[in-house]
Amino acid sequence: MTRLMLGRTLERICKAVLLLCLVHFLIMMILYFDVYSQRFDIFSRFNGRNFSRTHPYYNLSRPNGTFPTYLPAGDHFLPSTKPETNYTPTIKPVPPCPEVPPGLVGRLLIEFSSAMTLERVQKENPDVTNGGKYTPPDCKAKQKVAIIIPYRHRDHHLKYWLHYLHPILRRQKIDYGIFIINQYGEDTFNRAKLLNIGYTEVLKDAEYDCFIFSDVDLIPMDDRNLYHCYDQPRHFAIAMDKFGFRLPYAGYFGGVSGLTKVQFLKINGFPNEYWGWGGEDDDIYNRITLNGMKVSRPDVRIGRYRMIKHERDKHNEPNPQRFNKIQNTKASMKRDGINSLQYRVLEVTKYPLFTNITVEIGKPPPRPPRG
Ligand SMILES: *[C@@H]1O[C@H](CO)[C@@H](O)[C@H](O)[C@H]1NC(C)=O
Ligand SMILES: *[C@@H]1O[C@H](CO)[C@@H](O)[C@H](O)[C@H]1NC(C)=O
Ligand SMILES: *[C@@H]1O[C@H](CO)[C@@H](O)[C@H](O)[C@H]1NC(C)=O
Ligand SMILES: CC(=O)N[C@H]1CO[C@H](CO)[C@@H](O)[C@@H]1O
Repeated sequence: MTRLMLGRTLERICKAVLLLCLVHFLIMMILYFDVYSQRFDIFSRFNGRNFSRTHPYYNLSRPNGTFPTYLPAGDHFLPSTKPETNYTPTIKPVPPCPEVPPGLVGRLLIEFSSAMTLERVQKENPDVTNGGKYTPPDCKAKQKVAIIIPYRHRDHHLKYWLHYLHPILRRQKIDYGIFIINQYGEDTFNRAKLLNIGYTEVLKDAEYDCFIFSDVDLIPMDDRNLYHCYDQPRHFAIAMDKFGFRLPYAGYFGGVSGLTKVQFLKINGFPNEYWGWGGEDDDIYNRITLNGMKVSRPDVRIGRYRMIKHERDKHNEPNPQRFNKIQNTKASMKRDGINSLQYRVLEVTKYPLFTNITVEIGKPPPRPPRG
């Protein structure tokens, strides 16, 4: 009796084990073919070039794996290219970069607690060339993008920014250069003027098509937020942690934005007369709408940003005149902008991960007497 039961139990266990083996084998086969087809895809796209180099982009742990569905409808991305079936190993010129880069991972974990050094960031990004430049090796990007960062005394933030942004931009297949516009001296900070200077100075370096203006303390939390320019002026940082991942108000244009050369010149660049914190981004927003353009934005799930916490910088106190000035954009934008920009370049240094442009921008005019 007991022997019979023991036999049956054993039989059942054996069957279960066999079934498990079969399932395991099936899953292995599926994974194998999945990986194989993706590799083949990459391999064929690089036309016989050494593809092991691109291996870091190839990441199976793509969160959710559904990134194209998150893309806002207005962005008109083409479907990604299908693997070529009849692959022949001839050397062809590099193809244009795909609209949706294949190696994106989606939502990213951003934290600022681990120790960070420029040496470490440099080791992590061996393909970035002197001055903080990068060109995708395997495809031709449509735009050449200059990333312009207004800057003063933020070494700590810059390390994290470089640590996160270089790999993101590489995965996005952006042809880019990183430029720090460093305000010399301790006079009141002037963000928008530094951005104008950035636009002018990077064009002396190369023919950039697209200008992305980013604060040094803002890190995108999703690499599907593509750092290139769009049909309309782009606002990237629409959902910051400090605003509860929402747009603080409809006309907000702060943090990270991007304009093409044509868009930038159409609004006569940015205002030079906003000294201290605040107002300049609203003025820029007014310039855009007054010139018949609309602000383009990513999906709110993608345009998320983490801000590195800090105390307000010295010499960047809120600008008390900002509310008056914003009212006058229509009158002031023709006279104040890229056409009235004055400054002095003190030093241009190319570091391995960025170019440092130190400029003298003057100081705010004396306050008009009250009354
Ligand atoms: C592929 O590239 C790696 C480094 O980029 C190099 O070490 C390796 O020798 C290359 N392999 C071939 C087959 O060219
Ligand atoms: C792949 O993605 C995961 C999470 O998205 C990340 O932790 C990991 O470092 C990535 N691996 C590579 C090789 O990029
Ligand atoms: C940029 O150059 C200036 C002038 O040499 C220097 O004071 C500043 O620390 C540099 N900034 C960075 C981030 O290296
Ligand atoms: C549907 C789904 O799985 N959504 C998840 C996508 O990934 C993010 C973070 O990686 C999660 O927060 C979502 O829940």
